[in-house]
Amino acid sequence: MRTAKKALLLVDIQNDFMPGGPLAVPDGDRVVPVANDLIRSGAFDVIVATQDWHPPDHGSFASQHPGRKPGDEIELHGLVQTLWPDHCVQETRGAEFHPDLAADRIDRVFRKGTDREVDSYSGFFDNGKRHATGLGDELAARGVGEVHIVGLAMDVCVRATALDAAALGYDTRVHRAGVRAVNLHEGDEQRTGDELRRAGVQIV
Ligand code: VGL
Ligand code: ZN
Repeated sequence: MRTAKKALLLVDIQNDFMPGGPLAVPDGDRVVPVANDLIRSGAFDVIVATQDWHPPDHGSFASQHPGRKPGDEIELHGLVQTLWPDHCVQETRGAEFHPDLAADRIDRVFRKGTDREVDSYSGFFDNGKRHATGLGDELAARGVGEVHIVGLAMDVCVRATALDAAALGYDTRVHRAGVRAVNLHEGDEQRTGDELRRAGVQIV
């Protein structure tokens, strides 16, 4: 019998999401040792990562919308968009992976959020589901059946990525110790956990 392969998916473990960064996720740096332990565990057939990778004038940046501030919601080319501080600008240090992440063990990196007109929370598709990043094809080509997720932020990009992975039919597990939430609105983390479980994602 063919056994389904296991993938480890590292979501946006980048400097700008770390404490002190412009879009700091509280305790975001705590996911790094958890990710490294999983990377080095030998339990995964494939290790992939996503990298938020915005042009300097990305439409999700509050700085591009005079009179607006981070946290505001606008309509961006037909989609509801939360505005964020400038973050993860292409080729900047803030967009690099955390320096302690064992990034040399990553098989392939999928960059997202490169189109200034549409944001991309999921590692699989942009928020309008118009373009795929190639992550889905990569997992399918490698015969992956189980997707284990760690990274940032639990209630934004981990959430969207896990929901898409489950919808694509992967046995999807989010590692509780390896994620942290932004909690832009109080209770977001709790609500996201409930939503993920309802969608069939296991929180392990
Ligand atoms: C993210 C907000 C904006 C994330 C990315 O990685 O969770 N959050 N861009
Ligand atoms: Zn972003």
